[in-house]
Formats: sequence, structure tokens, C-alpha cells
Amino acid sequence: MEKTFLMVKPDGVQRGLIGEVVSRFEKKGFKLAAAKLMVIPEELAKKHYGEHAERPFFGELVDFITSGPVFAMIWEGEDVVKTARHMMGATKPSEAALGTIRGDLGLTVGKNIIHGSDSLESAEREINLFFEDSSAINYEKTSDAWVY
Ligand code: FUP
Repeated sequence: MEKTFLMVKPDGVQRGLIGEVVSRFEKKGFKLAAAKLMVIPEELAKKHYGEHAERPFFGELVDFITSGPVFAMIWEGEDVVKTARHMMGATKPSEAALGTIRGDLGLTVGKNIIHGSDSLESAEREINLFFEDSSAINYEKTSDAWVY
């Protein structure tokens, strides 16, 4: 089954939105395969956001994402990468549709509550960066029979 990497960013953790975010993906029917509360080391943050290394906001981005705990997760399900991106909403909360996480709960592009992989390739890369091979739990979710 397809997997993606999602992360409640430091603003979401501080605002008490872990449960809200997890709840949306649970209700949609996706399966949580791994989760951990962690403070991202600077080196990992730089690798994770490597594609933005030349952008003017890179320093701020790394400072922000390492500024406090994040809640890192692996979620599984049919088309989870693309569907999770829809559920997150556009990068800028001012452009994110209502009903999405960023559209409902965010105000600024920097503090936009959630990160989610933008392709199958980045999902694999980010899962490998944040989780050990063995940490995704393979289990049967009985409600899956009612989702698929
Ligand atoms: P997204 O995939 O929607 O998280 O967006 P990007 O990968 O394009 O950007 C990653 C993060 O960089 C965003 F969550 C917020 C930050 N960012 C800025 O701070 N300023 C910008 O102009 C663009 C992105």
C-alpha cells in the first residue's frame, strides 16, 4: 500500500493541533503506520529541505522547523500522497481552500502547521530520513474492509 510522510510542524504542536491533524487523516480512512514526537537536528532539517537550499527563506525555514518538537508520521492508504496534499491545502494559507488543514487553521506561509510529501519519490526519501527501516508497523486495520 502507498505510504507518505506527514509532520505536524512546531507551530501545530505548540497550538495543540496534533490531535486535530491526526483525526482528519484517521477519519478519511488512512492507516497510521508510525509516529514520533521529536526535535529535528539541524543537519536533518537541512537534508529534508535540501531542495530549498538556495532560496532566501532557507535559513528561517531550518530555524523554524528545528525550533521545537514536531510530530512525524507515516500514513498508508490508496493514493495517500496526493490525497494528503489535498487535505493539507496550498502552501500559503491565504490560498488554501476552506476545509483543508492550512485553509481552516493557518494564517502564514511560514507557520503553516503541516508538512506532507509532494510525490512518491519524496515520500520514500522523507520516510527514510525520519524513520528506521523497522519502525513502520505492519498491521491489519479491521475498518479497512469498510473503506475499500
Ligand atoms: P509545501 O510542500 O506546501 O510545504 O511547500 P514547499 O515545499 O514549497 O515549501 C516548504 C516550506 O517552505 C513551506 F511549508 C513554508 C516555507 N516557505 C516559505 O517560508 N516561504 C516561501 O515563499 C515558500 C515556502
